[in-house]
Amino acid sequence: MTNRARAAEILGAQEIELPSWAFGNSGTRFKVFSQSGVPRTPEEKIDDAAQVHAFTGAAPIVSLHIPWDKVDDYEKLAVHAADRGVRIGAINANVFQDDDYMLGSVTSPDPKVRRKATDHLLECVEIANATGSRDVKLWFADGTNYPGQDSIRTRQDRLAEALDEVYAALRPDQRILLEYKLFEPSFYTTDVPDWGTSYAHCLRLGEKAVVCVDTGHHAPGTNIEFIVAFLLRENKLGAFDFNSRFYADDDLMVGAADPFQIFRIMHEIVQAGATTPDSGINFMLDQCHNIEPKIPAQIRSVMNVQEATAKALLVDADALTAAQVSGDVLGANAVLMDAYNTDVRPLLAEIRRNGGLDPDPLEAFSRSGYLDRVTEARKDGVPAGWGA
Ligand code: LRH
Ligand code: MN
Ligand code: MN
Repeated sequence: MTNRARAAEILGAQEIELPSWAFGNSGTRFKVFSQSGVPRTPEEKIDDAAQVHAFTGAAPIVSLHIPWDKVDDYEKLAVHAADRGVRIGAINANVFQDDDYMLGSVTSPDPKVRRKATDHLLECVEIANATGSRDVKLWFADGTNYPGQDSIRTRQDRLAEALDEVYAALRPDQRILLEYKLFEPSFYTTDVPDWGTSYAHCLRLGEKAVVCVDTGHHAPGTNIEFIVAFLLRENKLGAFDFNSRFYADDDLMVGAADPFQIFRIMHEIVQAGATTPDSGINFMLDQCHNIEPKIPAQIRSVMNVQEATAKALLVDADALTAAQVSGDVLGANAVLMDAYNTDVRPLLAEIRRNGGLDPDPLEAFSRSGYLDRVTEARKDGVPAGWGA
């Protein structure tokens, strides 16, 4: 099989998971801008996510965030998703938007607050049971703002205790995805600030705990592909939260700030043979579209991941290895750059055409008139927002 044919086969099987919250209104702490046609309910967020899948054929999964996507009947929500041709993916816990969590959630000095936070995490496991989801994603805003504010080590003990309880509640096929973030909202210490901390907790917990790499959660200049390569080697890479950043946790469209970085990450994934769903790695987007239309932005993001993956799949692996083992520095770099500089858009257009899709998903979505229809249908009621 040629490199191109193999690439086409793998790209055809690739699955990207969409965040329900990308479809609601969002903004910064300065202003949340309202857009027209924004979903009002979790069901409508799923409807919009299903549009992204309908036009890309590569995004059949939607992550939920609880309580933003709280409903009475999660099994019914899963049926709603299936009716739209998608399924529910990771259940994201939210232990960061309650007054009680001012000093932390599972690491709070107050045992009552810790109990409340852990109970929420356990509720997320139950929701995952109802939706048939494999993954429960945990991100902790916990940390401190001032030296001396709390014991760094004791907070790790409290975190471990909560994680143990959640881990014990998992079904055999379920996993904890433990996400890390350098800073924000805490400014001095963060209790899970980096991949090493997440990895250490996951290692201690066992094989059902794996690390989630959010590409926006590192110090500037961090070599994310090194982290990816290391975690892959240790079988501890569980998921990505893809997005782009110029400064901090900007949550811009993946591939917008630095398309070369996402290519370098996907090169590690391809080398490990981990591109398709059987690898157990969740390729999720975690983005907010504050000023651009949301469904097209998600379509663009899926296309950006596909393009980075396609380029990584076109790397001539034999030539690369030959150059590497012979110490040909420039040759090895040239093999990689040749793939990166290939225009893969015709290949992706052909894959879409072969799959019965329009070769230009953005244009096709725009032509479909969906946005006008939902703008009319959703003109009454309260649009969902980041945090609602
Ligand atoms: C934290 C984070 C985490 C949350 C999401 C809304 O910055 O990346 O994944 O669940 O944003
Ligand atoms: Mn994230
Ligand atoms: Mn984030």
